Amino acid sequence: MMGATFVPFSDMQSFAAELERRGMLRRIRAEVDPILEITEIYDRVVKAGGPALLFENVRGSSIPVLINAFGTRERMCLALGVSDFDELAQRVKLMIKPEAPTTLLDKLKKLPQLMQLASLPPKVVRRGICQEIVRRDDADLTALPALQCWPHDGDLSRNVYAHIRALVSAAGGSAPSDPLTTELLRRTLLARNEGSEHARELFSSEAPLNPAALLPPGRSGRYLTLTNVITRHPRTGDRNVGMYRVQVLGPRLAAMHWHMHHDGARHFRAYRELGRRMPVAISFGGPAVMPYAATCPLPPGIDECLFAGFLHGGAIELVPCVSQPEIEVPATAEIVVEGYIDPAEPPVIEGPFGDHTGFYSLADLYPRLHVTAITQRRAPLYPTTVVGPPPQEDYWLGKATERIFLPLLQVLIPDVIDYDLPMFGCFHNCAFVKIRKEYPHQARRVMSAIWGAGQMAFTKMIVVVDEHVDVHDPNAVLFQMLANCDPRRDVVIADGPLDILDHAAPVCGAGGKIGWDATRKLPSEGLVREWPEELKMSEEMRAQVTRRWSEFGLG
Ligand SMILES: Cc1cc2nc3c(=O)[nH]c(=O)nc-3n(C[C@H](O)[C@H](O)[C@H](O)COP(=O)(O)O)c2cc1C
Ligand SMILES: [Mn+2]
Repeated sequence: MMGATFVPFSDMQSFAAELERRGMLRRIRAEVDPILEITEIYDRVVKAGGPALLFENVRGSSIPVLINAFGTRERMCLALGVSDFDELAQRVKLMIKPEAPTTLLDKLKKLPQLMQLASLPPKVVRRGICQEIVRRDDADLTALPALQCWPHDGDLSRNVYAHIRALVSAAGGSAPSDPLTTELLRRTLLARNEGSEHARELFSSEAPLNPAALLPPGRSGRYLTLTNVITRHPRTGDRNVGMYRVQVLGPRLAAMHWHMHHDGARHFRAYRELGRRMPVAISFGGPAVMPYAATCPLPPGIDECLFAGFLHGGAIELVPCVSQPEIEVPATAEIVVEGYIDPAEPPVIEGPFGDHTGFYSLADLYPRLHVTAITQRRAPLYPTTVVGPPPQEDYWLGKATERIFLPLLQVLIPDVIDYDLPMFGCFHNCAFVKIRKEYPHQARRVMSAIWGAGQMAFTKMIVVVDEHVDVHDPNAVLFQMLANCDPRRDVVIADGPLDILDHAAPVCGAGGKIGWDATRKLPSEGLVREWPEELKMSEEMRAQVTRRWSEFGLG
């Protein structure tokens, strides 16, 4: 089943060693600062398509930092054990093809079964190197070399929550402020619709607001970024692994930044309904496919570890956490942070954070994570990444998904021949989609379907083009879009959920969308005059000039 190139890396250290062997990793022995300095080095290297970096001497921590491990197409492919993403797309296609489920829901339900059939469900083992060292009472998040990625990360003086801080300090620190001012603040924040679900809930609740309770205990701009956040649904027991950034707020306190549309947040809501504490583990490393698997847009209820097993070509081995035994973590992880979230506790102000949009995502309210243990290998690496103005390492994680998930997108929307998420769109802002147009308004149907399809639903702008257009060439798509669209007739403006990080959205996580029908128009698609042919030289003349080219002395 596996291609000849397949080399599964069972942990990050063997992956790093292979990168080094191939000249794709550089060790940096000079001391570097995890505050901004690593970002600036990495940013220059990643934008030049340079190597993975292993910083061996990071100020304030004994743990080396691995960054940019996935920052090129080549390294991303190597981590996934393929020479081309399309190999995996083919395997996904084979996996979903043999069945003939009738409805869409059937198809989605079949996915876990199909992966089970490939006998790749994760396997729980008794021991794992990730628990060679166990720290419980002496667990200390600040001992990790968490980066401060960008200058204003964690700086609360720069946004609306500055008011909360001002209010609290005016009230002399931790004491609740005077009720009138607090009420005004609450209403202002609510009216401005500044926040996520947690903010909306808190500010619309009748209970008196205690602003002091929302403040992080100190200023912190340091974040865990290349995480595998592992949770279980309290009713179904379904496991989820998501990559969500985690802000370090103290030795045993962190903020968990899962977006309300993502599975971790869904699990959290279920625990809150049940009034139960939520166990959480954050693992770093593990099999080389794990960081990628955590970013995969799998439908809710599908275990990323199962998909990781499919990518890895073998079951992912898991061990139960030492202090949160309901949660299992990859046995070969470098480091695991274990803890819990108490849904009854007030959220904490998280952010701002220099994000993959190229802007700071605004501070907002997110759940508090209490650390109960940190386990690690004897000599771990700390895998991390930085997001920011593209391209960064995450561009390649996203590219892998764009390719690998095409066959699944085609299950939902068979009209899609191919698509591209251009770099400047930062994943959710823009999709170019290619269809074979067969009937009127087909492009609009495709837009609607995309706006309803898993995480593609957050796409802000869609451009639909005809079959002959290369969607991977932004100039070719813009050419069609600018030439073929009448703004009144061919532009669709809709409303819907948007990426939480979209700062232009009028409301956090919701707003306008635009679709450009850049296909050739059919007579029944509104007022359409005779449609001209696109220019194209005859094949005969092309062949003739190619044949004679050397005669013209043009090089
Ligand atoms: C480097 C990186 C950082 C990310 N940070 C976050 C984050 O902080 N919060 C979040 O909800 N999603 C974040 N994502 C996106 C999610 O990992 C991604 O949407 C994933 O599919 C979510 O998994 P889920 O559907 O199981 O929730 C990040 C992705 C990458 C590549
Ligand atoms: Mn998921």
